[in-house]
Amino acid sequence: MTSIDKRTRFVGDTAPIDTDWLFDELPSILRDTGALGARGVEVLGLTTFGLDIDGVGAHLAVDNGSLVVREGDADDGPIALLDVDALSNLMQDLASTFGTTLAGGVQFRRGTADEFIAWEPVLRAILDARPVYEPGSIEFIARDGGPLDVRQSFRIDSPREDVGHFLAEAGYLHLEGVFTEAEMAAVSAELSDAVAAATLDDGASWWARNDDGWFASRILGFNLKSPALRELLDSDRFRTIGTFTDDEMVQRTPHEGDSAEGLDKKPGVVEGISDVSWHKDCSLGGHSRRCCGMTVGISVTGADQQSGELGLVPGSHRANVQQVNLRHDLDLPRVALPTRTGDVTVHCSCTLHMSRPPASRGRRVVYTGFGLAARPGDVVETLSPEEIRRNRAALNDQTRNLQRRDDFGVDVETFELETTT
Ligand SMILES: O=C(O)CCC(=O)C(=O)O
Ligand SMILES: [Fe+2]
Ligand SMILES: [Zn+2]
Repeated sequence: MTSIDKRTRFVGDTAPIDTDWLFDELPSILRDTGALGARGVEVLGLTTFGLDIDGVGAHLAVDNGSLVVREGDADDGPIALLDVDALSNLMQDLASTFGTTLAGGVQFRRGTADEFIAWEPVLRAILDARPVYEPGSIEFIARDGGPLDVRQSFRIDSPREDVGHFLAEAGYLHLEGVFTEAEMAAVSAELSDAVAAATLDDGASWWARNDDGWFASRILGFNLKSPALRELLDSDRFRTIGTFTDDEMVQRTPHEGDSAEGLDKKPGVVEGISDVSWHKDCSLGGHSRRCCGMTVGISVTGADQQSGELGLVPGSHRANVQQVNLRHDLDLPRVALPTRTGDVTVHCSCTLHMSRPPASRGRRVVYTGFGLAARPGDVVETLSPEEIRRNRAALNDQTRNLQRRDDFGVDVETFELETTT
């Protein structure tokens, strides 16, 4: 069975918790997973993890080879000020440390956002029994049992088993020539119209600024604005992407709600959200209920180092590492993924990736995707289309706030990638 399904929790299995949980329930969880947590603390070189929940202090610390929870403050390590809802969301993987930070839901009595986020893999180790990644622990194995070359390209009609195996091992795909130049020109013309119609406060776009001023860098719900795109998303060529592994995948519907975004990327961005530094698409939280979905990028124009192509860390979808920014000691490969017009890229929601800032030319890409089908036991909540749009649009301002912080993204890799041109 070839699978990218890594789910360990069910959708809708949460109930609000409060500070009593830290002292009544967490100790028994730590009796099972505290050793995994302690190993993670050692691998990552951490100290203690402090919480101040509306005035109630607690911290995680290693004691005798196991992570334990204690009342009050420790002498070192970050102390995060959270309200009880944020604690509840963090401990049940409804929000990650990064998601909480991005939403402005945490202040620090001591330490930095980077120190808080560095604990994410340890939290998931203790709460989901998922070992923290250790250098050398991920291998890339080909179907014949030999080593797998993590730089490969396929076509939409390549043997399904080969493509699915590569996706499961490496966490990404490069599919060449899925769409024609003419098909991409039609989508591009409709993206031009959508960009021209966008306004700064329409709640339907993300914005960035370069020397020429502010521009709409991303059109939300672009599927609703582009008949040419909808036709391609309805094609057998496109649907094939959901069939490479043995997982049951569900395509984001082209016809209702926001299911595709159109990106218009330009060089020289100095503010706002256009180029995206190293991250997993599950970085805001919810890995244990959703990973791995597949994010699919349609190269409306080609992409290379001059126009800012995608970079990926093969194998990272199998690694419990921090979900934003790369530690310098991460030993997994980093691969640049140049594409031609009409190519398609696929990455798992758990694969670390980034988009290199364009150097001299812009590029255009459409992102959409597939999710894992719900299982018996998943109680799927349905947000209204308006709410989904509002939440997505809010990331525009949240990202600008993050860019103004001086305690995030320090001494880590953000956009570093091999030279390709
Ligand atoms: O700019 C790109 O091509 C990548 C965008 C991305 O990774 C994201 O929006 O999550
Ligand atoms: Fe992404
Ligand atoms: Zn994930």
